[in-house]
Amino acid sequence: MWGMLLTTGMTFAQMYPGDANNNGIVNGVDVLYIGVGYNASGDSRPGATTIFEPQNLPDPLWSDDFPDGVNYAYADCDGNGTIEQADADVVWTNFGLTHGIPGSDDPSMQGTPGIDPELRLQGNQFLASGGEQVSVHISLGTNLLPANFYGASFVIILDSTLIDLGQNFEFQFPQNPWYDGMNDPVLEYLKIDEEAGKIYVAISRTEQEAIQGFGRLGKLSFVIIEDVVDAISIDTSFQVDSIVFVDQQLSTLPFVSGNFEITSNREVKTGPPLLIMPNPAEGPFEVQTEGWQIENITVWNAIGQAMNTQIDLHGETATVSPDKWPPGIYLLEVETKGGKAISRIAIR
Ligand SMILES: [Ca+2]
Ligand SMILES: [Ca+2]
Repeated sequence: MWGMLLTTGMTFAQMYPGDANNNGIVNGVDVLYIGVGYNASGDSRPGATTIFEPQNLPDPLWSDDFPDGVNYAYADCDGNGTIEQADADVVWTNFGLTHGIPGSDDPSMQGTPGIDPELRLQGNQFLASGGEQVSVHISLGTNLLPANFYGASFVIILDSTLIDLGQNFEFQFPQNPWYDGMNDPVLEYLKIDEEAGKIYVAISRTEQEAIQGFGRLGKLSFVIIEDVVDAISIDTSFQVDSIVFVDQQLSTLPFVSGNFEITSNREVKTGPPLLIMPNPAEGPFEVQTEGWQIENITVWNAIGQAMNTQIDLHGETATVSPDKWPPGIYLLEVETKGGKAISRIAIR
């Protein structure tokens, strides 16, 4: 670094508007830096624009540096001498642009179950069929394991073979978010790339103080492709990626990736394989396991209600007789000595 400065002689340090952490790429992590430096001020940038081209930083630089050594002046994206919301707007305008060789943003560490807060995905149903609109809540932490939260950046990637990208898909921030404490001002940014099926989300507090808490970060909604023959498991239709949670020092926070849950908070696990015949069924159907004694079967409808049914257990097989079930997709939860197995049955 010093060598470069010496060989190029007197030069102003330069910045690219939107790349608040000066790592070569503009993305949600830059909003986290703006949130941490929020309301700080220093010299304005001479001749400032928000165009993504190299611009001279003020000389001298601002008095504060972020914990990784990047000067606060980089986060003044519009160059007016104060870090505020307009600078986060520039991040969103120049989103995805790069300069030089982009560095990586350190993702949060994988945490330890039972110690670190969990990132949870909760739907009101586990299965969905073609044309159906699906909602999934994304939340962080619980009352027993809250998060020490200042900001978050993540990307939701929708599986275009299962989700109709031509239909509206969206993400909504919570209406009275837990992360604003007592109505502290927060930054909430959202960018939807319709063609790629990606949703970029950034949230940051602005008061230089983290909050101990837990709750929803937002709600994801999408529509399942019409010509998906069978119902799909909602948990396979999207993923949350590039997840960064930070505290007020921009230290990345460990978290645990939780399983997909339906609202009743029943965890869905996979167990021994099941054979169901016939499927679809119009009346009684048979459930077979591969070598495991069946101990109990519960049948759930798409919104997680247990169904009335008569079940006859015969060791490794069982006969299930639907009792006035409306046509549709149902979830079978089969308990065996080898663990719990989940499968689905279509009823005509
Ligand atoms: Ca950056
Ligand atoms: Ca500014």
